[in-house]
Amino acid sequence: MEKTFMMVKPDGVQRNLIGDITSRFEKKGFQLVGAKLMQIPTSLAEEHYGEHKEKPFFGELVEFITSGPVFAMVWEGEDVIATARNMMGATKPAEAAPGTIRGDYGVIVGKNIIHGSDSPESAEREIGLFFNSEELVDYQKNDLNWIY
Ligand code: DAT
Ligand code: MG
Repeated sequence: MEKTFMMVKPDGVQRNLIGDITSRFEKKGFQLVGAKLMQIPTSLAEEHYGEHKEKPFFGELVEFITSGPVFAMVWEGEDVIATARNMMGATKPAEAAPGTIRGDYGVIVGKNIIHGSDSPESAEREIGLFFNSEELVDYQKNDLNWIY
């Protein structure tokens, strides 16, 4: 089954959105297989956002993502990578549809509440950056026959 890396960013944690966000993915039918509250070290932030290192906002981005704890998660399910991106909404909250996480809670691009992997390659890379294999739990949920 496909897995994706997601995290509630420091603004989402401070704004008490961990419960709402995890609840959305749970109710959708996805399965949580790993999660932790953590403070990201600068070196990990720079590696995670490496694709943006030439962008003018890179410094701000690293500063923001290390400015407080994040809630890092791995979610599993069919097409979870693309579906979770849809549930997050567009990068710029002003362009994110109502009903999406960024559309409902974000205002500016620099504080857009949530991160989610954008492809199978980035999901594999990001899960490996944030989680050891022992931190991911392989288990069978009882409701799977009612989702699939
Ligand atoms: P996403 O988080 O939707 O995958 P991205 O990978 O293009 O978006 O950018 C990563 C993060 O960088 C994004 O969530 C917020 C920040 N960011 C993107 N574009 C920005 C901009 N023009 N100004 C400031 N921050 C920006
Ligand atoms: Mg991205």
